[in-house]
Amino acid sequence: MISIAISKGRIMDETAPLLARVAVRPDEDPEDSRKLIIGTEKRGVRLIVVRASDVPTYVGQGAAELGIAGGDVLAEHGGAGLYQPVDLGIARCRMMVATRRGFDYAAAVRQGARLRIATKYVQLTREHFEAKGVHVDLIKLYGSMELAPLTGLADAIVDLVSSGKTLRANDLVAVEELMPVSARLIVNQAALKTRRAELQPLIDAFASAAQVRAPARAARK
Ligand code: PRT
Ligand code: MG
Repeated sequence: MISIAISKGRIMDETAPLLARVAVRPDEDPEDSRKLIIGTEKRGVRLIVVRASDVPTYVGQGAAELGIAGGDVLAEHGGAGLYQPVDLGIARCRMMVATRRGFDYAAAVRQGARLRIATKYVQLTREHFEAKGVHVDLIKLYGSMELAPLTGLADAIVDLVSSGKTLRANDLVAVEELMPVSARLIVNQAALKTRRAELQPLIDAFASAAQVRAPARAARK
């Protein structure tokens, strides 16, 4: 059996066409089903439905052979025990520092002010500001990061931005980029060694399916 760890919502939505193209369509709609283990049209391949930030843990530990995870989640996790063979080019966004409009971020950094930063990406945020030589107090949040600067909980946030609508709606502005983000196919390192004959064809299929997407998206622009 090959298990593919995947999260509902954004990642599942954007991965669905790829799953169809590699012939592992789920037997039932994961968004409607309460099942956490869902068979697919390909015998011996199933989906396991986990939280987005848990995907690297399942795959890194070998509880799933394959998984689909955002680059943000992978970077924060650190990637122990897994390879990232295919950038799927989906669920694209950017990880950014954002502040209230009117907050002079550049001046605060220049003056060596101690910044309070709210984020779910504590590890990445610490590394980013350490590299800049900026002292920060990190505030771990699990969601709705945008509220933190509005309520005085933090001076800035580190969060994902795609259209920019959420920032605009809350009178926040992006002031710095940490990294571009897209979803990747990941594979357990040990499983790839011992079961390459089973896993490599599926990895290759995802790679070609992801190739098909890129020109299609470019053409729509
Ligand atoms: O919900 P749960 O806690 O289980 O996990 P999650 O919130 O991380 O899951 P989900 O499904 O929301 O996101 C899964 C993955 O999608 C992330 O790990 C990213 O790799 C990817 N992704 C791509 C995004 C976005 N774009 C995105 N825009 N994830 C979240 N957002 C949020 C962002 O945090 C902000 O609140 O959307 C808002 C901004 O969007 P715009 O369009 O207004 O800029
Ligand atoms: Mg979410």
